[in-house]
Amino acid sequence: MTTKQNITLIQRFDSKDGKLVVAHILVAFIALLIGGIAGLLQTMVKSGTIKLPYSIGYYELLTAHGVLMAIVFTTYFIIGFLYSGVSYTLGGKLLPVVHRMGWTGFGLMTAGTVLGVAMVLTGKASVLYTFYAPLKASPYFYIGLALLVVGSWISGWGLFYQYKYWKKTNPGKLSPLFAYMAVVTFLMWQIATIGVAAEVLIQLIPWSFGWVETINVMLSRTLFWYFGHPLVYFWLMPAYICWYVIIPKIIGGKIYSDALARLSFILLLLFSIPVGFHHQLMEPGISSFWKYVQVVLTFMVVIPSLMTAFSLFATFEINGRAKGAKGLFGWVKVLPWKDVRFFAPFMGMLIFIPAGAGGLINASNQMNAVVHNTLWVTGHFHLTVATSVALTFFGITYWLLPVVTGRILTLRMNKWGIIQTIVWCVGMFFMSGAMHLVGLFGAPRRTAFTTYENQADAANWMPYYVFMAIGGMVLFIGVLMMVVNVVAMLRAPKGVEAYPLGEAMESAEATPVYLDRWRIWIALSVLLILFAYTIPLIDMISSSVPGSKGF
Ligand code: HAS
Ligand code: HEM
Ligand code: CU
Repeated sequence: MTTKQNITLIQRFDSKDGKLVVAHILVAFIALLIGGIAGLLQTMVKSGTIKLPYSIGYYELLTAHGVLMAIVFTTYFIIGFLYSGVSYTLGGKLLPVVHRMGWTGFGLMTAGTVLGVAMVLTGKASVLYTFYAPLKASPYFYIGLALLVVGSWISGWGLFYQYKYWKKTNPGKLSPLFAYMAVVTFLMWQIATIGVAAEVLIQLIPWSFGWVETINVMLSRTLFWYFGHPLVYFWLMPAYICWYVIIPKIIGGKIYSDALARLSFILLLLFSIPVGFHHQLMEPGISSFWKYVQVVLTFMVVIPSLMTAFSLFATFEINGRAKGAKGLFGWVKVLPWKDVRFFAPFMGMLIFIPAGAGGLINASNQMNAVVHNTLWVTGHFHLTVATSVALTFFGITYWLLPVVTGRILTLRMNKWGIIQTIVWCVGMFFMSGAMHLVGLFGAPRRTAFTTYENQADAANWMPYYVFMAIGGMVLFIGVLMMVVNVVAMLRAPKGVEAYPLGEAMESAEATPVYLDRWRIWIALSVLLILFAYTIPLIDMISSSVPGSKGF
């Protein structure tokens, strides 16, 4: 991918920072592998193909899967990826103190992960990745979670510090788009994780140690979803960074608009958080007025995604026209289909169209009554996080590992990557498709194999479960292929690959300076949160409903 002449022009990636990035990416893929085994077993149990040996519980497995995939795989990958871009674009090297903060964050997160996962695998924390009260886990599971969150904070603060230092030493300059987006992502994470930190520290840990007898379930679920919805955008925003900043470079085009990209991230910061109630539409104890308010805000947070779709189409089309493409869809032909660094994220984008449409269905109160707690929802998020986001992360890995380790992506790995992407899409078509359909017939999520005492309805679900299991097997092959490819990349021939950073079509002056006024955006974000949550929270805290014991 690199010619001899331009090798000397390439800014090499700092090798010390490279190690930090690789450490994060490796943990992410170990989590993917173990989580993938759990996922495969789940589909086989549900379809009645196997019974779990050694008295392993279904919920033990499902908790391991949810935690390893949705929390460990994503968070480690995101921090590794964002650190790489910040190191590269803000000075070419992390400041020594930031480098140390990165490793400290990594250490704390890893201690927390090992502790938490050990509790899950020994059956002491079968509470699912949402750890809803009154399901009660060993206190060490919650302590593990707390360590993971605090570790991610330290990594985030390191990122902020590098950004601040760069701004100070480059007065009046527009910050690099990648770094700007990384800062917004971590600002959002910082504000959102306060909710889960409060839940874990004030409610769950004292209750699970037995220092207090009961827990306010409504409050704990609300604090969870105050965090849980922005959590899904914390996964999505790094994928968007790839779509906005990296993909234009890989296809040989330009970023359509730097200002639009920044604005969409600011909107994500503002509207990601005050929307948690769309996960609680079917719950009692929240007045319909506040549910309505948060659903309106949910539809607001769709706007930056639509802006993203618009901007991507514009990038693709302008690039196509520049290369002589004609007609309405001529631009499709000139895209680099044989380059996995493009192909994998592109399939992620394509699948995000039905995935997002499903989200809009979920968010509509009446339709939520039909799909809530059914496998439809599981189908929804295997398209969003497990395909759009996961395929984008895989696509990133194909250039990130070579860049940070000073190696090259060989043609063979590229080809394996293309096949791996296709395998993933086929597997997900079966698994998520069957989940969506059977969910509409009412099949519940989060259940092991059961015939519901031979109810006719439940018998009709069985064929879909079999398709889910077939999809699960194909997907598991996809997991194995990806892991093999990661190992191969770490042993690839030495060489120099460029960090694929796109450039904007307009000059830096086209980006309004107010987008850099952090105080305004943070203040607005806090105001929106206070508006959406203050009164419902006061109601819950002062509620006369007695607290619950643990189960
Ligand atoms: Fe969701 C439940 C609503 C997006 C993840 N969601 C979940 C859960 C997860 C999750 C994990 O309102 C389950 C949690 C649990 O365990 O209970 N979701 C939405 C809405 C959106 C949305 C309105 N979700 C996501 C994303 C996720 C994610 C992103 C992870 C990454 N979701 C819900 C609701 C529930 C829910 C309810 C609760 C359900 C229940 O009852 O429990 C929106 O943000 C979606 C907006 C997206 C779009 C698509 C834009 C398209 C783009 C691609 C362009 C393509 C191109 C290529 C350019 C409008 C940007 C084209 C090329 C060609 C050649 C055509
Ligand atoms: C749940 C299979 C990959 C995130 C499930 C369930 C199945 C499954 C069958 C539902 C179980 C139930 O509700 O009873 C698989 C397979 C995969 C895979 C076979 C690939 C080999 C992923 C990935 C992610 C992910 C890559 C995220 C990055 C989740 C989450 C849940 C889940 C968050 C919900 C857990 C819960 O309800 O507590 N998976 N999955 N999965 N999966 Fe996956
Ligand atoms: Cu949500």
